[in-house]
Amino acid sequence: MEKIKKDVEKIWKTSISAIETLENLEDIKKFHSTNLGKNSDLSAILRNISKLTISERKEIGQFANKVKENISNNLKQQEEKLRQTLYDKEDSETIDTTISGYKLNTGKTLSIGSIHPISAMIKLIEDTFAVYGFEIAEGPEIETDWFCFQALNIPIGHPARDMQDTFYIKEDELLPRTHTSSVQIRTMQNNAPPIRIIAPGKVYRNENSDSRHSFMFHQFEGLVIDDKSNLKDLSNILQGALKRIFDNENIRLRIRNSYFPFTEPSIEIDCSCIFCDMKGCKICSNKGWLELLGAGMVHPQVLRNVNIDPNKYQGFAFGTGIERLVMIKDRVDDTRLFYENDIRFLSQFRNI
Ligand code: FA5
Repeated sequence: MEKIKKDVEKIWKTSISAIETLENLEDIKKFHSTNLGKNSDLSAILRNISKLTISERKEIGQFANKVKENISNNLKQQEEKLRQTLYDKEDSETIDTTISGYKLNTGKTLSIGSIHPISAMIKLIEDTFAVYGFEIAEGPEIETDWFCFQALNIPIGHPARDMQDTFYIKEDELLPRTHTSSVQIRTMQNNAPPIRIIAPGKVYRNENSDSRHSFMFHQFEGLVIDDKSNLKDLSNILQGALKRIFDNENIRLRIRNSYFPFTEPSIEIDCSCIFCDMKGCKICSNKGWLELLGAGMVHPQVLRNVNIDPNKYQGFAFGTGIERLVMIKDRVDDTRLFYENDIRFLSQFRNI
């Protein structure tokens, strides 16, 4: 009896010190099966106690079970410790996918790109107008004459077509859209009021390029149709949004009368020329102001064209050149720079 007890104690002692040296989960598993399983020394001892008296068997049995339980608890603790070390290691080894790689066989790091300034501005515009509850709408870049002009109250032969000379694709039927205002029509045709959308995208015009003009550029359209929105709401939203977009106290805005066949009344918003501090320069054509956007209350005829009752609904629309916004926000004095893909220009916009 005493010998058996000593054997169990020996197993206990050696097991506890062995557990501390286990280094991985595989070892834990192995240890469990060799030292606590059916074929373990401990189980063998318990199987061979038949020669002892009942009370001795009981005493040794209880002792051996206690030892087994203690070894098992120690093993669990060690397993827990190893798992924690593994987790900590994983945490400290998190891979940073933003670190640039290396150019093959040179040891030089690859240069990290940046988001194109026009794309960054589109994102800023979308985030800004989301604050005012605007959703994003899309329309095709190749349009029919109806969506680009006629539905917007610009019939064939109307002089306002001259303001947006275009490239026709097929016998005066299809054309690259000259403005994003075509998305107004598509949105109103497919959705009942209330409507509150912005629609950014590319537009095309038959124009000579200069520092402020390009034959392809980006616009974003805004449209609100409900039963009460008015010119004051238009002015508040646009001034608030432009303030957030420019984030520059020194930029002044002015609203003036204008004319668009699809809005009545129509306005335009200009901003103070940041290139010359309003003294007059080549970029602002010596005016001290730069034209930013056109806007106005949606013309009742446009509402009728998309089967919206102008006696029940009203609203406003606006459209601005996205290049123009970047030029002013980031002091870019020539719009052509956006399309030359010159890395020296683009790398100045490290916006990621
Ligand atoms: C329009 O395109 C109207 N669709 C805007 C509008 C929408 C008015 C809704 C009323 C209601 P406009 O042709 O003025 O208007 O162009 C709007 C803006 O686009 C201009 O203020 C300017 O910022 C920009 N823009 C116009 N032409 C060019 C160009 N060739 N290159 C770069 N930006 C341009």
